[in-house]
Amino acid sequence: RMEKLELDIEGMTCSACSSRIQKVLSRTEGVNEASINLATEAGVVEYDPSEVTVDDIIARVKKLGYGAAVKR
Ligand code: 9UX
Repeated sequence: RMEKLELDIEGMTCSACSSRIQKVLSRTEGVNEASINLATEAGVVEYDPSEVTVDDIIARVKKLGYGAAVKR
């Protein structure tokens, strides 16, 4: 069963930034779909919690050099 994760993302300054994050997350094991929005500095990730954790997803984004946190 898929879960939906909403993220706040910091540090994206051009459309290549959002594309890069989206591409990496989309290719991450357990992620079904990722949509990253530059203008709103946010992202939505559909993932299978039995395959990947929220912490894993956030760590992926941070490794690319951006700030990431669960939207609250
Ligand atoms: Mo262009 Mo976005 O260098 O980092 S990809 S600003």
